[in-house]
Amino acid sequence: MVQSRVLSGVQPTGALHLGNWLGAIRNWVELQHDHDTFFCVVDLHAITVPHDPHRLAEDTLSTAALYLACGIDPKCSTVFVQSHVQAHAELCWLLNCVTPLNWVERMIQFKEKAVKQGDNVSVGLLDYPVLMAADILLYDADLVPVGEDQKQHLELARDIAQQRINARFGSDDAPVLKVPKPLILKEGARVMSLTDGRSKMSKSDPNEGSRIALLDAPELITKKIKRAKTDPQMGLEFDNPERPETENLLGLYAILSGKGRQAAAEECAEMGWGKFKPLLAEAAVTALEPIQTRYRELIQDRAELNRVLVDGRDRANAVAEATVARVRSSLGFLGTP
Ligand code: AQP
Repeated sequence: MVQSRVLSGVQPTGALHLGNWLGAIRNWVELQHDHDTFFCVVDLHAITVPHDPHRLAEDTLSTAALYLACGIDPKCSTVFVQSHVQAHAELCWLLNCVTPLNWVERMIQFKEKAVKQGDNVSVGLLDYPVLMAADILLYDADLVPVGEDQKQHLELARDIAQQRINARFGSDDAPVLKVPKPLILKEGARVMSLTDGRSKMSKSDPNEGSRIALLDAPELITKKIKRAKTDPQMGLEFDNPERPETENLLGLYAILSGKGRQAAAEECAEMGWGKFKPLLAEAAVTALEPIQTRYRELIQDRAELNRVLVDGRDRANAVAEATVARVRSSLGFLGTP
């Protein structure tokens, strides 16, 4: 039976955190057994905001190692680095030339990130969603796992494929690009900042205390949770919009302890923060311990990691090259003699 193809990736913009794991990578691990999965480290996206050239390569490798440490199996999934497959940049250019400027100007993430950059906003940041469209469309992905924040970008990828490429350069019985569908993920996907329960946990938040990195030492995890913002109320509960920090921390406990929402809510209904926080810290340390151990083994074996990425690149290249050749041809380019 032909499996649906799934594509996703994380930017190597810093240390991966609980949000990246629980909102993305953890779901990929489940998907890989009954889908044809492609997971890339999207390093071309990472330079759409100012970056440190001395860290990019190491962060890219570390992100790939974390995919594997979290349970992505290169025997089931194609794991690769975006910049190793040149078709991403080429398809992005081809799509740029058919995408109306006002489609990208209205992207919410662009507006939010642009505000933070002042006069330094790059054309790359504006173009981020077109590059993301290229990433997805190159692999004829059927499904793209998306959180709330990426829904608008996936919609744009669908519009570009359907309205700007297939409708203009393809035919009903021979579309040039496959139009992907969103894969809406189960609950627990959105992890919020430890210092503000209303904004998401993010790699680029200047306050390190706002996130738990997957590679944080146990003492640091405990310290960050101890300092996490709470509210003055006794007893923890879900679904109280006045208590976003409680929602987030109790939600994390439910997932990390493996107890689930109902059992966690019952256990903590009468609990004070002084008792709850050590419990959450212990659950986080225990959940991350096997990932950290596996990561340390993987990152020391560079040869094996490189082998996985070369193999992934070759598999990804084969699919991506075929797609970009199809697009080139439908746009009317002269083929190489
Ligand atoms: N807080 C989060 N909760 C749930 N899911 C999250 N993801 C990120 N943060 C959370 C999911 O992780 C995947 C990859 O994210 P990304 O690194 O490509 O970009 P991002 O969403 O912008 O993540 P960050 O940490 O906020 O990065 P920066 O600060 O560099 O922009 C996506 O599937 C995302 O939904």
